[in-house]
Amino acid sequence: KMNGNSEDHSFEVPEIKIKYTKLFINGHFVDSVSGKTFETRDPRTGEVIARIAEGDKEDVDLAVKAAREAFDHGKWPRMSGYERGRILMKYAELIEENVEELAALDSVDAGKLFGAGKLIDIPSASHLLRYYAGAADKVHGETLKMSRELQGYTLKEPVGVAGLIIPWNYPTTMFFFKAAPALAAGCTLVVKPAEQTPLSALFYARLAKQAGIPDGVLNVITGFGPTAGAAVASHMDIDKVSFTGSTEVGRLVMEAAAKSNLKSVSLELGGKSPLIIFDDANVDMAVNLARMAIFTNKGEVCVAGSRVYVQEGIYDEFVKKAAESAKNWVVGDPFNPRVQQGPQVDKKQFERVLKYIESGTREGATLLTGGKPCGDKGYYIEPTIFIDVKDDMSIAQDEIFGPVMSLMKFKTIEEAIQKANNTRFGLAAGIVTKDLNIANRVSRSIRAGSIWINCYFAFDADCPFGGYKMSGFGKDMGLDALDKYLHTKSVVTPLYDSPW
Ligand code: TXE
Repeated sequence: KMNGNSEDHSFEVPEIKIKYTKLFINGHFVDSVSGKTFETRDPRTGEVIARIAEGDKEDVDLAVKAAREAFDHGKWPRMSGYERGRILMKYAELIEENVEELAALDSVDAGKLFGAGKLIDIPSASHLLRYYAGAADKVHGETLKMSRELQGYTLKEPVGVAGLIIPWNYPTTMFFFKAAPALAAGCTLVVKPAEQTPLSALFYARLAKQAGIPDGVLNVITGFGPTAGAAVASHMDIDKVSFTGSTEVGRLVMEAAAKSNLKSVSLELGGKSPLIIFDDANVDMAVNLARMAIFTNKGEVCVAGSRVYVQEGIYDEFVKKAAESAKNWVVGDPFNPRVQQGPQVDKKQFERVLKYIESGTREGATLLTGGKPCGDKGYYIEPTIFIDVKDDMSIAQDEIFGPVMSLMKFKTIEEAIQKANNTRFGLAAGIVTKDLNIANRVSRSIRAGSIWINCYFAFDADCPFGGYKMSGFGKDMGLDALDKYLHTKSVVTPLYDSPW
């Protein structure tokens, strides 16, 4: 039985046509060198949606060759930022024109809510493109205050060929977190989408061409991590790799970069973000926020508020209300507009989340609600809450990446800070209080890249996002992300007759 009341079928699933299934290299869709393909599946049923070209090292080589040529001799890095910006604006428009189709692709590929795709994910791609399009003609260096009779200034130049390795939880947003600033900077790209969710990335490649992005600038190699992904990370002719995914693979990417050409690396990795709720909070508001922070996108969110710390004065009331609110969270088909949570992305993730739930019970936590799969097909899991969770349990330490909240009690501000920081991760944290002193003090004491006070998931194009500690380094979004795809070159000349 599904949660809530989602078993109605009074909604329409748009007809889904898969138009693009091949690698996109140098402006053309092509088969992989090996001719191999792999299946991508619909997590609502587990059935195969399409077979996609399986890229490997040889295909990455071809894509890098095209990207290298486009960078070394092509127009893209040489045209004015204004011109690049205009093309990116056009790209944003084309994405908007195809919003329904793109949202549907992410829904069947990743189990994401169709409504959220149309309202949030796909428009966020256009928003990011426009944000960086507007910045593309404002990239400039500085005039330096030299201590001798020299004139010095800096130039900002694109880093070159960028390899972008994308995860499956936000196939669209993660693509543009990286591709939008990299394109605006004047880089050329080899994008490796996740094997679970290749569909929308190929569509974005097609739209890039239609927008006027020259051939070779944006290449997409679909395929697996240890083959195609690893070939990107270790390529001698890729200048930078930007990765979002697991901490384990982040380590491999950095290692491969070190062992090959020392390409620069930025990593956005896992999280175990705390949400800290103080006694003075409005309990209903806090319960809603906590529910959204962990169950949104079925918990497959790197910043998911997976550890919820509630102060002792409101703890009992919070627990009671949180249990009720989880039961009312509607699980079901992501095309149903009443549904709040679709299926986990694939069988592997589904089983992984259920294993963590088992380990929670085994290690002595109390299952407050949920804990089981739901529906008779597909990869659906009940919204799950554990109480009596100890800091050292694996459900309090590991990133579960599923709809599983660990709820814990605290007494003092010091204890809340200590517990919140008791993690190897440092991606985000939420604070709920009306007390400005508490909010200020706690936000400065938590070692994490994003702090949300009385809100959660408060992302914005201008707001840099990225981790501390083992959540990685390097920012997505904001002007920081643009800088990540730029080199600083310093140019010096004598002010008077050359003494040299
Ligand atoms: O991730 P992988 P998986 C976390 C989350 C999840 C766990 C495992 O906890 O449960 O990771 O997911 C590519 N060289 N996150 O196994 O493998 C891969 O093809 C180069 C958090 O799916 O890290 C895909 O494109 N690339 C996260 C991308 O890496 C390699 C989002 C991510 O997949 C590679 C996803 C290799 N050797 C998972 N191996 C977040 N931070 O949002 C794999 N890849």
